[in-house]
Amino acid sequence: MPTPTTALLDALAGGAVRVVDLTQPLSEQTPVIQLPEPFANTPPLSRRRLSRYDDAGPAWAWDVLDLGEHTGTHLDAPIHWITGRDHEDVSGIPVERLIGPAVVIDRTAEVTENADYLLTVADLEAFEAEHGTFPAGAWLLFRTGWSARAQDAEAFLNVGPLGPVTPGPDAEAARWLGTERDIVGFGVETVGIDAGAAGGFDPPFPVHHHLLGNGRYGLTQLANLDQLPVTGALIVVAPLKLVGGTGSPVRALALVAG
Ligand code: 23J
Ligand code: MN
Repeated sequence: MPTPTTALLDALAGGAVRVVDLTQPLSEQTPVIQLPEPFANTPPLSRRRLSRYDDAGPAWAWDVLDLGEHTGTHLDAPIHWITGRDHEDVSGIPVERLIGPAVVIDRTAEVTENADYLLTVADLEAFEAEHGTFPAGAWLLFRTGWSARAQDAEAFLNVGPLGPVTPGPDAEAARWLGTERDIVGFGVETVGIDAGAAGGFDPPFPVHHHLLGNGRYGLTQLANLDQLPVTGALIVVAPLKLVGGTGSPVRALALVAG
């Protein structure tokens, strides 16, 4: 009699279920968000060598990282934002919320035409009319094709004369996602869960404001969303169990049938 886990293991071994890596490579070249003056900015990853099979460690290699919590493919914990300050730090997130259904809304065509495309409540309601209500515990993933730019910091951050030009939800869609549905997280291909122009929205950075303020999570800089079905994939998000952490780089994986 197969158990659910042995059935899954058989499906993985036989190729009926595939693992998709939703994570961008993390290196000194990984782009990080650039906030305007006077705000502090996170540095890119840097590493200091401890040993490389040398006098400092003849049989071993190891390094020390200088790594911002919000670097590369990463999770935003509720305490990252002032509205979420009474919710969880990254170590306090119940593990059950880090595994769940992935639902993919694709606006690649629109974003290719218009890099500052904003997702609206009408978009979300039209999506639900076709694919069903976002299930409780779901991670909603915003597919935009932006990951094609992930290895080119200038194209990825896309800063113009008026600031960053990248897609994201508008303020009302952010409120709706944080309050009208039971999704646990919102994931994007861009550097942050808010649109590039969102510093000028009301409230500023509305996805951070409403999602994190309602105890939900953000997930950024995702890869390979084009390999996911619209519904039916399972996502696994694995942040560091960093005590007091406001976020963490993650390995994000999806299990996909076929
Ligand atoms: C701080 C302020 C604004 C933003 C961010 C951080 C992020 O994108 C982040 O990684 O949370 S938009
Ligand atoms: Mn972040």
